Amino acid sequence: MPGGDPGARLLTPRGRGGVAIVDLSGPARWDLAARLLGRDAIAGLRVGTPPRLLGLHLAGGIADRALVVVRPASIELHVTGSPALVAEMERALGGFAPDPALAPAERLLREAIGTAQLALALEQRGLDFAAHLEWLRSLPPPRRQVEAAATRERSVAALALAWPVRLVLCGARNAGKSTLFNRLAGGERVLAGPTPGLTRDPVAEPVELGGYPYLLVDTAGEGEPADALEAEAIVRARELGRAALRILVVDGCVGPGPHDAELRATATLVVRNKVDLPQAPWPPELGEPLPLSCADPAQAFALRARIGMELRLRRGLRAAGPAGGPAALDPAQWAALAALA
Ligand SMILES: Nc1nc2c(ncn2[C@@H]2O[C@H](COP(=O)(O)OP(=O)(O)O)[C@@H](O)[C@H]2O)c(=O)[nH]1
Ligand SMILES: [Mg+2]
Repeated sequence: MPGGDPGARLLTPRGRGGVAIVDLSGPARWDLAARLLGRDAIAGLRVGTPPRLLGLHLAGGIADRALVVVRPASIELHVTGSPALVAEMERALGGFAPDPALAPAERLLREAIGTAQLALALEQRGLDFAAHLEWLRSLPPPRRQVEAAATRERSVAALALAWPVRLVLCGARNAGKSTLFNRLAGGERVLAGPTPGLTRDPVAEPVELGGYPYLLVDTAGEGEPADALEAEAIVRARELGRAALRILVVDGCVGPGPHDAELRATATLVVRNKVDLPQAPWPPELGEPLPLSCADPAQAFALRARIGMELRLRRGLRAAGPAGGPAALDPAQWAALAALA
């Protein structure tokens, strides 16, 4: 929230989490604390008071409890990491101060959604990319070219690991996109079922596949839309798919539909789904698909590993993990590296 009271900061990453920590500092911290906890409750608090659980007054009632830690120059509220609760607190406080710009490795360390990202962040935190650029600049041109090429190669993998790419599930209605989405996202995030047209607004979820991060997007399928709302959903799904990686999901029982040949041209991966059922013939011009079944939720782990591996190979990425030397972790660092060439 721009223009927020700079006395309140969110110390934990935004998004779903086990815990969120809100830090109140500056001269207004006791007033800010009173807004959330009530004047009476904080009256007895002072530096040195042991951490105390107090009711959190939000939206006109007690919404939750906060562990209140009074530090010499600040007050910390530890609350459950529910995004709705944090948003309510942000509203009550008049906003959080913007995050200070973090070094890319620090940002990655805070926001990592998997162990490969963490390993990369820890490695890069111990390396000085700016100093590495200086060193590259100081080299005689022939050697500089060789070293810069090696840094660029490391950086391609590091950037792919640090930044999620959108991964859009596309294909005909009823092909099993939403079921696959739920298996990959590790839960029942979206409605899936035999009624075509269940998915309307695209739904997105961060996921780690084969060590690399993706923002997985489920879309309304291609096909004759039942109404205007659904037609709109299909158009939006097509737009979304344009600047992203795509998995084309085909119902193996039915075989490819009229739009699949076109979708296939830009898909990173084609999935022939429902191989647990009798299969329709597969036209050779659609290439070799990845045969899958999403029927069994217990197979979700194996499914994620399989798809993660296929995507990684098709994207030409090496196994996810530390880069093996200084690497660019964000677009600004990549631009500085590219400018060396
Ligand atoms: N037997 C079988 N059924 C599946 C499989 N994947 C999806 N389904 C079913 O196919 C129907 C359509 O699935 P859904 O995910 O909603 O398709 P969408 O329209 O592409 O999102 C649902 O009844 C699913 O349970 C599979 O691998 N095997
Ligand atoms: Mg669906």
